[in-house]
This record gives sequence, C-alpha cells and structure tokens, in this order.
Amino acid sequence: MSTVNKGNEFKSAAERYAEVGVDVEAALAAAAALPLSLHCWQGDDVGGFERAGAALDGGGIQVTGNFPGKARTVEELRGDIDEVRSLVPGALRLSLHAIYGEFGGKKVDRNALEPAHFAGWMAWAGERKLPLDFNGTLFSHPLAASGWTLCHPDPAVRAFWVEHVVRSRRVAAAMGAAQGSPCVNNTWIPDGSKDKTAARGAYRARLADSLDRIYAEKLPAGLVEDAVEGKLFGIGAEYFTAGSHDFYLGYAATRRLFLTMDMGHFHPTESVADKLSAVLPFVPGVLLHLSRPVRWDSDHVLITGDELAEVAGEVVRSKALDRVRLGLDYFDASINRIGAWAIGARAARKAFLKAFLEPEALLGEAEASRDGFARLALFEEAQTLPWGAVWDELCERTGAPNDRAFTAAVASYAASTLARRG
Ligand code: RNT
Ligand code: ZN
Repeated sequence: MSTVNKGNEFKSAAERYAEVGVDVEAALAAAAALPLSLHCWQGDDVGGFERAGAALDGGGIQVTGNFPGKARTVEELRGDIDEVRSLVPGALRLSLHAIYGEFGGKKVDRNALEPAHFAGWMAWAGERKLPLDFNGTLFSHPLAASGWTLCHPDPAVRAFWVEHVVRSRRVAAAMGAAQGSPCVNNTWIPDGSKDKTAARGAYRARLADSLDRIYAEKLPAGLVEDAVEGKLFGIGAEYFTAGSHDFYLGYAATRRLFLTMDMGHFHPTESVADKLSAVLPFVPGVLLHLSRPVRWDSDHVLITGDELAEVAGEVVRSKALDRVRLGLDYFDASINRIGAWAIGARAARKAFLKAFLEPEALLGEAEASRDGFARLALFEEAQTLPWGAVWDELCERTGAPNDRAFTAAVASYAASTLARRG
C-alpha cells in the first residue's frame, strides 16, 4: 500500500476543505454511514439457483462475456459477497432476487416461493448485520417467454405472476422482521412489445389491475418498502414498454409506493438527478438503481463520472436521505466479476463522499444572493478540491484497500479462489 505523504495529504485536504466551510469529519461519517445495497446478481450474471447452471433468459436485459470464475453455488456466491464487502468502505445492504433462493434441489415454481427458501440467506446476513432487500423475478421463466407477465392477456398467466409478487412481498416481510428494519421489495417487469401495438391502454390497464391485486395484501407496518421500477425499453420491447416511468410515477404516487429510478432507464439526455426533487414531493420514497448506461440500458459497471456525481449531489442536497434508498444495478461478465462489483460500489461510495464534501454553505449564500458567477465558480472549485485524499482516508479508517491496493486485492482473491472454479 502506498504510504507517500500519508497523513499529511489528509491533513492538508481537511484544511483546504475548511477554507470553503466544509467539515471533512462530518462528510466522512455521513458517507460511511450511508447504506448501499449490493446487488447479488453481479456475482453470477443474473443466473440464480433454481437449477444448476441457470442463466439469464429473456426479459430484455443481457449479460455479455464469459470471464472465468463465476459463482456456481450459494456458498461460492456468499464467499464472493464477503470478498466484495471487504473491498468496499462503508455500510452495505444486500439485494436478493427471488431466483437466488435455496430450493434444496427441488423444482419450486415462482408461485410457490416461501420465506423458508431464504432462511439460509437470512441467517447468513444476520450474522453479518447485513440488511436484505428483495426483488421478485419476472423473467428467465417459460411463463415470461412471451415477453408478458403482469400484463399478459391470459388471466391465468397474470394470476401466476401476481402470486409470485405476492409471495415475494411475504419473503421481504420475513426479512424485514428478521432484521428489525424494512426490506425494500422492488418489482420490475419486462412486459413490452417489439413493434407497434394497438392495445397500449389495455396492457397498462391489466398492469394496474395486477398491481392492485398484489398490493391489496396489507403487510404489518414497518417491514417492507414496496417499490416499482419503470423503464424506457428493453431488447425485444423497443416499441412499447408497459411499465414506463410515467405509468409508475402515477401508480406510486396514488398507491403510496416507492418509485424506483434506474439510471439506465431513460432517454440518454434525461437526468435522474433532476427527477429526484420532482418526484420526492409526491411519492413516499425513491429507490435509485445506480447504473451506467452506455448508449442504451447496458448495465455497464458504475464508475466515477458526471451523471453519478449529479445523482449523488442531488440525493444529498435533497435532505431526504431518509426517503431515498440506494441500490446498485449493473452486471458485467467480461471482466473479473468481483472487481467489477467492487469498482461500482466503490464509485458509488466515492460519489456520495464527494457530495457530502460539497461547499454547501457557500453555495447556499451564492444562491441566496443570486450570484450566478460565484455559484458556478464554487461548483468548479469543488471539482478539484482534494477529495481523493479524503477517499483514501475513508478506505484507511474502514479497513478497505485504497485505489492503489484495490487491484492487487482483487487479483489475490482471483488467484486464491476464482481460479479453482471450473
Ligand atoms: C431491468 C431492471 C432490473 C434488473 C434487475 C436484475 O432493466 O433494471 O432492476 O436489472 O432486477
Ligand atoms: Zn434496475
């Protein structure tokens, strides 16, 4: 680990930040305490454990690459998650998909999901004080192969998926009860049509009806935060996606649900950062899926950049941290999966650290005095303030590797563990 100027760099960074009225210690504490929900599905390319060798199939999302070392069992995936946890500073949660249940070698269909299938996960996570979040899985299944689930014209198929999400909510409630704090239960469906449809309204009416059936079950208070995730389009659903952002904004606002906004689910020039303050007054909360679209919803590994910085900045400025949940959502099988997972989570943590280091008071003054030049100059100054030294300090204090040591740590796990996998 590089020790050049260590200590001094942080000290001078803290002094530099003090000049612009920023308390570095407060920013470090806030950034470390902010929970990021790791997505289990980066570990095995959205495969899950319904059967050996299960793979992502359909749903308009894709994983590309076949880098060796993928987790094949729940034990391997848990080992990988522990490794990622050691590489990422600050508070973490873990988001599971329904297909990651432990089904004991039996075929358990999605409409037969039980909290018992997640008892192993709950025990494992409980030992680590790692709160769980949950997602029903409405893809990679014969009854989703047509591209329709909750909107399917056949009432029997709709009922199957309604039952799946009802049961997913019960699993989430069991997690919430076990961990003593709410489990976010996110629902995303792939439903859409490749080409023109004359029945947009009918599909969406069925979606609203299916969702109403799902949320008709009142769960005990404080266990679950229900979230719905819209989308612009998916592969094979380019023309029409039933669960669009507009649909779910209206649905979440009227049914009092969390609205999920995934950074890859909008037109390229739309800004999730901008949407945050537009939707927060009207929904109980927001779940953000932190991701990186490259030309489309490609779920590239999250890295430091303007879009992530703007989202983190707006989350912090919103003063609504109690109503914003942060989830990661990217999957890349073309590079070391552990490295990919951890780069993204570290980038998210960095972005929030930088946001907590924003010269908030000075910006507020410039804003209040309507001094547009001073405001712009401050934003510009913030770009080159020495936040890298504060990031190194966060890593140091939490026992996570700094960026220099990070690559070697990933390589060491690849050599000791991943290389043994077929
Ligand atoms: C798909 C959504 C959804 C999924 C995960 C696997 O476009 O972003 O969140 O990525 O549920
Ligand atoms: Zn998402």
